Amino acid sequence: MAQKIICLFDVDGTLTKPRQKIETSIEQSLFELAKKEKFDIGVVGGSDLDKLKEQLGGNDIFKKYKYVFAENGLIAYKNGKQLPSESIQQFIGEDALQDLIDFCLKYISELKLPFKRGTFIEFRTGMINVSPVGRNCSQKERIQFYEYDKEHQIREKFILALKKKFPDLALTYSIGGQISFDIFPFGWDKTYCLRHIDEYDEIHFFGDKTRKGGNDYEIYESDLTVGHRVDSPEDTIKQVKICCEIRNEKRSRESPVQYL
Ligand code: M1P
Repeated sequence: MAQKIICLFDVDGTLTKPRQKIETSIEQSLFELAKKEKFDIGVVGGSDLDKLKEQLGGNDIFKKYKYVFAENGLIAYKNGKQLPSESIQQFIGEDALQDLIDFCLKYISELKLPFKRGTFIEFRTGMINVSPVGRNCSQKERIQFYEYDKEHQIREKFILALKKKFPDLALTYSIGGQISFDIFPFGWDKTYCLRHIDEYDEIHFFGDKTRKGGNDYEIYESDLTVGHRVDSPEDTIKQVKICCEIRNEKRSRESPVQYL
């Protein structure tokens, strides 16, 4: 019997350039491969649903992808229908949440950067997104901050300060993009989305932030997935093709009759 396979894709850096719209050629190649090789496709992003829609085709996102997971799967859709969810404020409680937010705002207010813009904290359903430079920065400023951060480790130092201040909160701090980091309860990383999926023989995951501390790390390493590390949208398509070739070769070796 044919195996049921799903390929799950991270968004920023995997299907798209960071926070950009998916390129038509990438989208077409992906859908053609899925149709030809008969696998389902899903997306699992750290970003909220509005950002995923912006990048992956507005409301058509639900027609294009069988599973849509925003905020690591805390916001989940299957065939366009929303699945149950949980929230960070229910999980850690209002007091601890406020302490955390206050600490972040104070830390940012004492931080000297080449420039700062607005929206330093974005409160989402399953996570808080913290941006030292502010999410309102322009695309050019985004790249400038990213380069500055590589040199000065602004986000890494911020995370160390948070871990020191709140050693007892069961929280994960994860750098998934260029200007911010995400804070969410232990276990609410991208492996969270896997609890919504149970009908497949194989779950393949493709992501670019697969090293420890990156937001693809846990799902890439999970025993429930076959992980694939990619370094650009073009590389993603290449890796999907390689993965299909290996599978087809294996299948033809196991049951040659099928192919006569
Ligand atoms: O999808 C990866 C990350 O994308 C954005 O990061 P940034 O704006 O820093 O590039 C955010 O939506 C972040 O939450 C997300 O993990």
